[in-house]
Amino acid sequence: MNSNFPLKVSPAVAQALAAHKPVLALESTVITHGLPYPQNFAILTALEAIADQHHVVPATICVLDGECLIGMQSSDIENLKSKILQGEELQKLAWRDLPLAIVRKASGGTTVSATMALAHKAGIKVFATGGIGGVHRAWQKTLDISLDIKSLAEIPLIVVCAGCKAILDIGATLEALETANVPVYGWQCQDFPSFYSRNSGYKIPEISKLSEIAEVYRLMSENAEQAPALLIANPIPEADEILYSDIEPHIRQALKDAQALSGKAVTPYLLDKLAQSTAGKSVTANLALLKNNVRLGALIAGERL
Ligand code: PSU
Ligand code: MN
Repeated sequence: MNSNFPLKVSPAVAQALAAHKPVLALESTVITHGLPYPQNFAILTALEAIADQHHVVPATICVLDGECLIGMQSSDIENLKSKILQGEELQKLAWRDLPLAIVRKASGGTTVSATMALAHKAGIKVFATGGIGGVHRAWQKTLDISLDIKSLAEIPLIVVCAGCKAILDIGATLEALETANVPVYGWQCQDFPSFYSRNSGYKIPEISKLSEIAEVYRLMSENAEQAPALLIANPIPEADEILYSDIEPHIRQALKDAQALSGKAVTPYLLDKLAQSTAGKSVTANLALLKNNVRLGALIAGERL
């Protein structure tokens, strides 16, 4: 992981890092491609406020006019908003997309892989997202496996998620994480959550103490040349969950509709279809799990790491 991306670290994040105060990285593809306007900006503000309440400095990461921002200031948020409102095509930037985006002074949301690479370079150790990317359901035909898996294998951050995206092949994603040497633990649960639902039927080891997460992470990062990430799966709160049996027919229909698409267009299309077919329920659930993950991420960031 010897990328040399130039970073623009916000004053708040720079101060916190210099003073060894807790910082929590947040991704921005969920803003640019995962959620509709204006919920996307409302949630950005809400997530940053949750981190603040926990005395953790939020570092939302994105690329604006070719600059890799570590922490968005209000002028950056306004800039991003005006680009969206003016209909400027924002990119969905994975790790490998960063060099060209920088050279071309492009703007876009960073996926889990790009956010991890930039957060690590900035010296941030904890990152909260919604759901990670992984192995897509038709992988036997398409070989569509998210770069998120490789970044989790190679970048030593603690990543909090609500499982992987429900549209994926969950079993295959867990197998890929095993091959990638990524420990996956359930936060106070023993079943790998599947984003909208608390369960998937796949068992994972439970972890219930923040201090244990910190201890495991310290051990991993002290003793390895190139340690993987530590993935903490945090189930969506019960009140906001959509049962697997309720969401699955919607996912199957959306996947059918998406058959002609490939590559990075697939996920945004599916999420949009689900939002429509569930009359916004999937969006409400997405917002709730994001908040829940930022809460847990902030608590972890507050540990001695
Ligand atoms: N999960 C969601 N919404 C999203 C994503 C994940 O519910 O928008 C984004 C994340 O940024 C993740 C990316 O890193 O999708 C993975 O995309 P792909 O499958 O194209 O690698
Ligand atoms: Mn893909």
